[in-house]
Amino acid sequence: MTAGIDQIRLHRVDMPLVRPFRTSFGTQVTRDILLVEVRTTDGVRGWGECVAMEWPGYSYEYVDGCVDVLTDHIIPKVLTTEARDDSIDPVTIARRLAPVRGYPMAKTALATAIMDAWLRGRGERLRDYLGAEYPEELRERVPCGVSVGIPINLSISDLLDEVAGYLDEGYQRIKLKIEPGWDVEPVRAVRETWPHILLQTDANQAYSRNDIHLLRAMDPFELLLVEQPLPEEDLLGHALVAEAISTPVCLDESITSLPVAQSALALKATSIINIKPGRIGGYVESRDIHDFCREKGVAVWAGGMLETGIGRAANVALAALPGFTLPGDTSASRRYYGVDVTAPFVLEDGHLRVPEGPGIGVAPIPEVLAELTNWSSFIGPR
Ligand code: SMG
Ligand code: MG
Repeated sequence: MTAGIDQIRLHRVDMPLVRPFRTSFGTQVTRDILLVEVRTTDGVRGWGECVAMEWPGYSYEYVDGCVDVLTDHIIPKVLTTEARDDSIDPVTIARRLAPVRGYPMAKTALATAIMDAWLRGRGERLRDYLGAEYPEELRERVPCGVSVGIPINLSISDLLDEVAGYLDEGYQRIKLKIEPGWDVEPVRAVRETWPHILLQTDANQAYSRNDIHLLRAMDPFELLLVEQPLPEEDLLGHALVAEAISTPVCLDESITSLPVAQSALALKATSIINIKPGRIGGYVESRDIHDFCREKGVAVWAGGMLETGIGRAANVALAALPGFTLPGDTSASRRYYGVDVTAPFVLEDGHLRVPEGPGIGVAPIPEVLAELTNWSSFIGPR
């Protein structure tokens, strides 16, 4: 008899950022994070992180909305009497959650916590579970890039100082956040200062089909890619951009499932894919996009959502799969946080190490979690 789910607890944690993070859709100074803790009937705990932001700026999901939909619709699907007697393997859980439409970030947080507990019960690492088909090709360390926000004061010299600091720390690739009015000049300045670094940009949907000339103006800087220039729904617009510029287009927000990834690639709206489990609806679903892209020879890389060590651990396990051929937004804990909820992830020679323990391999440090938590809620059997 396999263990079922006994209890679920939501923890809302307030994490001050080491510096404000400005993107084309707004500025964050603290991260309002929802962690999901699951306890099985035989006492194993699992953890998952919800990557939604405090307000619906990156996507329509936001933390208050995730708390509501988890509490009223998603969590009840796994706490029924029938579910309690059933297996909690990731495929069964995905099937139980499927009737709730949308809300991939909320679902991923719960599904990951359950998967973590299930894997811990089996003594299996997330990396090995996801990569079971190609065990010899899995990595123990993943190469890391860093995402650099728009300076609050729009100062190019402050930007260069920040980039210099990250390069000194060993980051292997720099990603600059851009928007109309903050694009060609900062990109030129960084490229002229460091002619040989791996450099890419991320617009978070800030441009339109009428702005293709602005995007083309960055072609001379030999960027690895430009991420999500247009609104997420506009696959055709991205195909038009991709045709008009020499920099490869990489979709982030648009890629919400394997069929969408397949459509975007078929339409030539993207030639590289940013994989973020919270946006896609889970780690298994993300692995499936990885597998498809790998078979097609399409490069993928691991996105980030300013995760704590909980989400970061899972992302690093995913990024250990062999198709993740570009450095990800899998930065060290200190890129965002003075104090992480888990033992900090530390950059070693431009890499992060995949945790060795079963499941995601890390858990919150109880005293730190208690100190940072501003709200929690317990949901028992229904
Ligand atoms: O975790 O390093 C990270 C964040 C990387 O830039 C990053 N994420 O669109 O790729 C993206 C953004 C989304 C979050 S912005 C608040
Ligand atoms: Mg992005």
